[in-house]
Amino acid sequence: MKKLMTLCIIHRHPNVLLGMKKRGFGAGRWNGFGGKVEGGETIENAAKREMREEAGIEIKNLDEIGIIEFAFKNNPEILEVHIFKSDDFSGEPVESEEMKPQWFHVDEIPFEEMWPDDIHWMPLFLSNKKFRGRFLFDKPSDSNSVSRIIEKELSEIDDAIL
Ligand code: CJL
Repeated sequence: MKKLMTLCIIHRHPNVLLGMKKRGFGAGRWNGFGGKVEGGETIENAAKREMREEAGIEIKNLDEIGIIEFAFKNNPEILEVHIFKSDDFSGEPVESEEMKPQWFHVDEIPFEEMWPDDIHWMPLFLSNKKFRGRFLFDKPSDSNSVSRIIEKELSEIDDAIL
């Protein structure tokens, strides 16, 4: 079983907009904004909807920059996360029930408080390289303990593909 998800990070160089996840899966970690793609919705529209719901901003235009599949050992579920970048939005980021937004300088991204995969693909994201990846974690996703990466595939792909 595969779950389609979005992840959108605003990049207005030299800053990126992240949010502290306040509840649910990934609570306590900084991440981009996103969630599940609903039936009858394009992935891109899902990404825009989540930005509106979680940060109160309206995305005008975004670029899909990466796709990563995540799995946890002994769990058949695969998260297919579509990663988007935007610098084109209106409104001011506001805290929601889900996320507390904050701007970070690209040299001060809090990787120690993020999912452990982020430090691997963020350099590609920041330099506008497109990528595909697959990460396998050693703990079930519902565990509160630290999850470690046990398998990792990540490659830059041709700009025209995504
Ligand atoms: C978990 C999956 C949340 C994007 C955000 C969860 C929004 C759920 N997302 C990053 C992930 C997953 C991940 C895998 C080990 N940066 N984002 N790593 N890393 N999704 O509601």
